[in-house]
Amino acid sequence: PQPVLLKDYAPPPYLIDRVELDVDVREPWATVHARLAVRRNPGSKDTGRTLVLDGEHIELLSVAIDGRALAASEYKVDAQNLRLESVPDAFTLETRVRFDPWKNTRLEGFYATKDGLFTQCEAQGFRCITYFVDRPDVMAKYLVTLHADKERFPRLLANGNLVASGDEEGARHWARWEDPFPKPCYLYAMVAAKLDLLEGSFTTRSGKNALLQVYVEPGKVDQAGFTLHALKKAMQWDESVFGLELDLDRFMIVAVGDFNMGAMENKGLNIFNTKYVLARPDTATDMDYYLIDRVVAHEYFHNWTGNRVTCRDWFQLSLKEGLTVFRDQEYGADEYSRAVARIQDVRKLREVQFAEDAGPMAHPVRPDTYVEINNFYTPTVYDKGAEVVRMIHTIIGKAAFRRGMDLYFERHDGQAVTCDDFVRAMEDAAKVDLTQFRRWYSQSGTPVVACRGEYDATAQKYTLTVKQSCPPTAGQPEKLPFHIPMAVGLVAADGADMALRLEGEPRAQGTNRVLDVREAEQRFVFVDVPSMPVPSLLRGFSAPVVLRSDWSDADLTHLMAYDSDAFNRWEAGDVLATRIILAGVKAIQAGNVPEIPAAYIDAIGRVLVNAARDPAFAAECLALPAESFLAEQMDVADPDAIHVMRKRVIRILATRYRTRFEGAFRHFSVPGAYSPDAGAAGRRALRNAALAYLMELDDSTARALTFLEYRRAENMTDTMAALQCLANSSGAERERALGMFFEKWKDEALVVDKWFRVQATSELAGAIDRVQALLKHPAFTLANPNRARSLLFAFARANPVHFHAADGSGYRFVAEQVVALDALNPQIASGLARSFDRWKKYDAARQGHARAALESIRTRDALSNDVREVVDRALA
Ligand code: BAL
Ligand code: ZN
Repeated sequence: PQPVLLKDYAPPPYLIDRVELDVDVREPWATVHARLAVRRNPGSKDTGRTLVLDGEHIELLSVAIDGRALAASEYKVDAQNLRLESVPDAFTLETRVRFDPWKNTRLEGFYATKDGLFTQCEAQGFRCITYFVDRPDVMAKYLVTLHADKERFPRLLANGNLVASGDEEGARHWARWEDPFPKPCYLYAMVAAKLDLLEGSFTTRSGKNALLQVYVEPGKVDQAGFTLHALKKAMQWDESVFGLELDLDRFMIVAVGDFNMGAMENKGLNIFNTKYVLARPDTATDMDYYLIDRVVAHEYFHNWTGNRVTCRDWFQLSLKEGLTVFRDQEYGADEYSRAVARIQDVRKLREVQFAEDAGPMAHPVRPDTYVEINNFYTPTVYDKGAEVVRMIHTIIGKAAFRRGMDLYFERHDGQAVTCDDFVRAMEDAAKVDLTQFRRWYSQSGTPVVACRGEYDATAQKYTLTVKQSCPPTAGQPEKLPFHIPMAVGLVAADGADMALRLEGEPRAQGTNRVLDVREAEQRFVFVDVPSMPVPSLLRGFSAPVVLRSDWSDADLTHLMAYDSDAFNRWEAGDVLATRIILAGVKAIQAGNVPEIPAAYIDAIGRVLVNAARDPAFAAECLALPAESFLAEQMDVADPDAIHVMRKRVIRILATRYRTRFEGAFRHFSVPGAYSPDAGAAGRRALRNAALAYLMELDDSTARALTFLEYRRAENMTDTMAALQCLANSSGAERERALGMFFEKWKDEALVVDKWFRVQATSELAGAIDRVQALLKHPAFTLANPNRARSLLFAFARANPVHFHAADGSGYRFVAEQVVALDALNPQIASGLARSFDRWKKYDAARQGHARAALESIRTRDALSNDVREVVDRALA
C-alpha cells in the first residue's frame, strides 16, 4: 500500500451534513440502511464530480440517489471503495449494506462479544459499518435507529439523546437516538447488548442536571462505583480548571471486555475496556484505581479537546491526544501527589517513548507519513505530545495557557483543525512567538542537552553552558535547535536554594526559573552566587530531553537530600542508580566484581529513615531504573549483565537494611476499610516495596512472610504484591499461591489477566517454557486483547532477560505469536510486533536471531498492513 502523506492533504470534495442510520441486528447479519445528505464542498478546489466513499468488510446491497435506485453499471465497488460518477451538487445518498459482526475478530467497526454488539470507529472503523467519507474533517449530525431482539439485546444505545423507542414484531424492540452536535464519524458509537446499569447525576455549574450512566456486564455493577465517582470528579475538575462544562443531557460509559484500546471518547457514549472501568478493593490494585481515574477523566476531557474541536486529518492526532493526556496528567497531579504522578509519567515516557524515538518507528509528534494510521496511536503522539503541550504551559505560564485554551475554543468550536491552530491560539493569547517551538511538532528524536557548570569564586559567578543536539532519526538526518524551557535552581552547600540573578538583570528573580534554551550552545551567567552551588537542572522534567551533566556522585546525593524540587530529588537518585548499575555491568563484562558506592547505600538508608514524610515518594525512590531503560543507555545492550547487576544492587540494599525493610513492612500497614486515595495507596506502595526487597533475599524467612501476607491480604494491591514476589521465587510457596489465586479468581477475567501477567514476567529460569504452556491453558485465548496482552505483551515487553534470551527462543516465540494474532486482529498483532523495535541495540548473535524472526513474519502471505509497516520499518 502507498503511504499517506501530510503534504498531500486537500479538503474533501464532498461534505456530508446529516446521517440517518437504520441498523437492524439479526444474527448473523447487521444490516445498515444509511441516508446521507451530501453536498459539494465550497472549500475544495477539486472540480470533479466523482464521489468516493470508503467501505471495507461490508457487502453492498443497494445504492440510490435522491430515491432512484442505481443499476450496478452506475457505480463501482471494490474491497475499499464505492465510486459514484457524475453526482449532483447536493443530493441524498442511500445505501444498504450488511456484514457479520460475529465474525469480526478485528474488533473495529461493529462487532459481537459475549454480552452483545459494540463499536470501535477510531480511526477508520466507521467504514466497516457503512459507506462513508471516512475522514475527520467530514462532520455530520446523526439520527440513528437500532433494532434487535429484546431478550438478547435489551440495551440499545447510540450517541446523543434517546428520542423514541418501542417494541416491534418478533419479540424485538427499537430505539432512536439523535446527537445534536455535528461530529466526525470516528466518534460514532452504538451498542446492542445485555448490560447492567449504574446511574448517577451531576449538576453542571450552569445548573443543568445531567444523567450519568455506567453500563457493565451483568453481575458487575458492584465494580462500577468508582468509575461513576471518577466521572463526577472529572466533570467538576474541568469546570473549575478550564471552565468547560458538559454539553449533553446524558453521558454514558459502556464497559466491554473485548476492546483493542483502553477506551474511546465517542460523543456522549464512551466505550471502555473493562480494565478501565471495573474495580473493587479485592479485584483491583491501587494502580488500577488510579488508571481508571485518569482514563475516565481523559475520555471525558475529550468531549471538548477532541470532540467539540477535532482533528482536520490523522496527522494532527496529537492535537487532541497530546492535549488531552496533558489534561489528564494535570488532573492526576491535582487529585493525587503531583510529584509522584510526574515521576511515574516521566518514567514511562523515558522507558517507552524515548525508545520509540530512537528506533525504526520514530516519528514526529505530528507525523508526516503513515501506511496504517492505527500504528500511530503511539507514545510519541500521546505522551511526547503531552510534554509539548506542557512545555507551552511552562513557557507562557498558567494564566496565559488558560487564555490560550479559551481562545482556541472561541475560534475553533465545531471545527476540525490542526496542531498549528492550537499553537497559534496559545501564541496570540500569550503574545509570544512560538515559531521555533513548533519544531517539537515536526522534528522526531529525543534532544540531548549537555550542561556544564563553572564557578568563579572571585567574581561570584556561576556559568552554565548548555549544548543541545538531536540524533538523526528515520528520514531526518539533520535537526535544527529546539526551543527548550529548562527549569533550574542552584542548591547551596547547606541545601538551601540560592536566589537567581542572571547577568544584566537588575535583581534576583526567585530561586527557580525557566531558562529559554534556543541555540545549539548557550551560556547563562548567574551573578551574586556566594558559594559553589550544585545545579538542579530540568526541574520537574521541564522538557522531554536526555540531560547530561557533570554532576559528581556527591552532587547527586546532595540533590537527593536537599533539592526543593521533589522530582529532581528523585531524579538525582535515579541518575546515580543508573550510573552505578551501568558501571557494574561493565565490571561484570570485564570479569570484575562490581562495586556499589557507600554514598549511594547511605542515601537509600536515609530514604528509609525519612519514609514517613511521604511514603509514596519514598517508594518511588526505592524503585531502581527498569532493565529496558538501562538497556537504552548502553551502546550494545547486555540484558543478562543488566539483570544480574540490578538484582545485585537490590540484594545488597536488602541485606544491609533488612531490619529497616522489615520495620517499614510492619509500620506502613493501612488499617481499616480499603480506600484508593493517595495517602493509603502511598503507604501500601512503600510497604510492598519493602516486601519486594526482602524477597530478593529469597530465604525461608522472607518466603514465609510473603506467603503469610499473600494469605492475609484483604485487597488486590497487597495480594498482587505478594504474588509477584512469590512468582519470582524458587520456593514451594510459588505454585501454592499461583494455584490458590487461579482457583479463587478464575471467573473474574481482569484478575485472571493478572495471573497470566505475573507468570509471563517472572524472571525465573524456564520462563519461555512456562509461557508456552500457558498459551495452551484453557483460560487463554488470543482473541481477547487483554488476555493476549497479559501473556504475550507482558513477556515481550516486561521480561527482557527472557525475551532477549541469547539462543533467540524469545524472539522466535513472539514472532510466531505475531503471525497467529495477525490472522485475528491486526491492530493487536502490530502492537506485539513493535516488541522488536530495538533489536539493533543488541549484540550480533541476538541481532541475527531477531532478524530471522522478523523475516519469518515478513515472508508470510496475507500479512496485514499494520504488521507489514512495523516489520518493514524494523528491517529497513
Ligand atoms: N481516541 C482513542 C482513545 C483515546 O485516546 O482516548
Ligand atoms: Zn485520547
